Amino acid sequence: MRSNNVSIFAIVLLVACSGGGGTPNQDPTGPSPPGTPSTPPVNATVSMISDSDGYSAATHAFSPEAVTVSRNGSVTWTNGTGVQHNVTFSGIGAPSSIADHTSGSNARVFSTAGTFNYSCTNHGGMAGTVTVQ
Ligand SMILES: [Cu+2]
Repeated sequence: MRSNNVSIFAIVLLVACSGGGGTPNQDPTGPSPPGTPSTPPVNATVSMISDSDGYSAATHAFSPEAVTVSRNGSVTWTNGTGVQHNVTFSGIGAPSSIADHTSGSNARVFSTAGTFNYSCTNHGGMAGTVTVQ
């Protein structure tokens, strides 16, 4: 039983290194070759919520409070509230914080794996987490 391995360079290398000669062609199920990005980064979006209309006690939050992205993925925070919020990170490897603003969207790229907590320093309890896998 002989197989033609010319079409797959990696298998050609494997066969060449092992001496070849009638070795069965096994389907490689390992990781893809280096230098070939397989999937684009997974990104996420977070909305800033200010429930200040019609309630006696205004509440502010990030929604969702927890998101997960892949390494080199981005998170975009959108503030449509007109209320002044910020995104302040703590911890090594976190991206730069987002300063006070009342509208618009800001994105940060997460290049380090881990769990990053952040909060809006204007509003106690307004906090979230980004998990980078
Ligand atoms: Cu805030």
